[in-house]
Amino acid sequence: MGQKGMSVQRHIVEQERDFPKATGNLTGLLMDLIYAAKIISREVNKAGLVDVLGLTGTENIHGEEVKKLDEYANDRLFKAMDHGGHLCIMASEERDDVIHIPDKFPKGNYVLLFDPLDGSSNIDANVSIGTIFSIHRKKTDGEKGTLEDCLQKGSDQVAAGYIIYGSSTMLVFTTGQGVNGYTLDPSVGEFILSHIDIKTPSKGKIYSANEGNSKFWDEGTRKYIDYLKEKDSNSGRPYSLRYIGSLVADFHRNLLYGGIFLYPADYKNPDKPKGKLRLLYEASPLAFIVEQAGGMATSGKENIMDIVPTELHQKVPLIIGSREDVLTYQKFISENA
Ligand code: P6P
Repeated sequence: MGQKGMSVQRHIVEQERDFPKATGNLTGLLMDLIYAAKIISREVNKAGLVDVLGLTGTENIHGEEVKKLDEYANDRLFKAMDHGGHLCIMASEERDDVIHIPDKFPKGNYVLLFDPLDGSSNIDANVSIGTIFSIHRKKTDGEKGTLEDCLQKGSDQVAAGYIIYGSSTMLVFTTGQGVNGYTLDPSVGEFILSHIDIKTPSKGKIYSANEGNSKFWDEGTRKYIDYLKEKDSNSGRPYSLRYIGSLVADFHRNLLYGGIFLYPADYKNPDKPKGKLRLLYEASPLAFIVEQAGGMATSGKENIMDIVPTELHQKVPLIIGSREDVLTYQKFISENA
């Protein structure tokens, strides 16, 4: 279980001992990720002081302006992960296609999918942002990974997590044995176990959604949000609206406090028919975490963890958080189908 104050390295090694057949490759992979997280945290926390704010002048595959810190985070993650011999392939929100491991480096049996710096539109306003990662096992033959190795459903994840760069930098992840949170102690440069076996409340009093999009939502979603606003002290309503517009920050708050985050499909919006968030490196890893913490994640039609991806950057509606709240949402959707 671990003890508060323990370094993440010690906690990972102690947890590995519970798996006698462990080769140490996942541990090595996580250690490389943790190193990258420290470097990115350093740059994010001094962003206002050095020339890493602002735009690169380019757009990514999603038509979003790429911030200098986006590129920096992507580059640091690649350079931290490309040589360890734990990965056969990577994919990033910032890169159109899969990222192969350079021929000069050994290949491993894991796949890493990541959003290097989610919420980057908030960087210049000093709002919390985050890195999200998802780890799968290679499933194809041969040494080099392929796109097929990246297109795996959420329930096949080996590990998933995020780093939130906020009032403090926190690493939160699961390897399927519960969810733990580690807070970076900058004085020693170590992530220290601070949140043991995180469980999200079964029901919250917070909802997180960009209501500016409500005219695009389906009837069931609109009725659910209206329901949350009605006064009913027996069910803790009205809920409070808390929306930062930075997925990792909104998710992290709701994970700890309870509540529901919604980025529904914008059916009537030709730009966002399946919402805005990406399945492989946003919805799927957060769904793994929330399920391990006792919560739920749905697209409205199906459990996020059951969706078999068909494209690297495919989008999916994401409704995620406290179990009872997501179940109530699903009831509104089925009653208004
Ligand atoms: P909207 C940030 O750009 C992001 O990808 C997520 O971090 C966040 O949840 C979402 O977009 C916010 O989108 O349309 O509400 O601004």
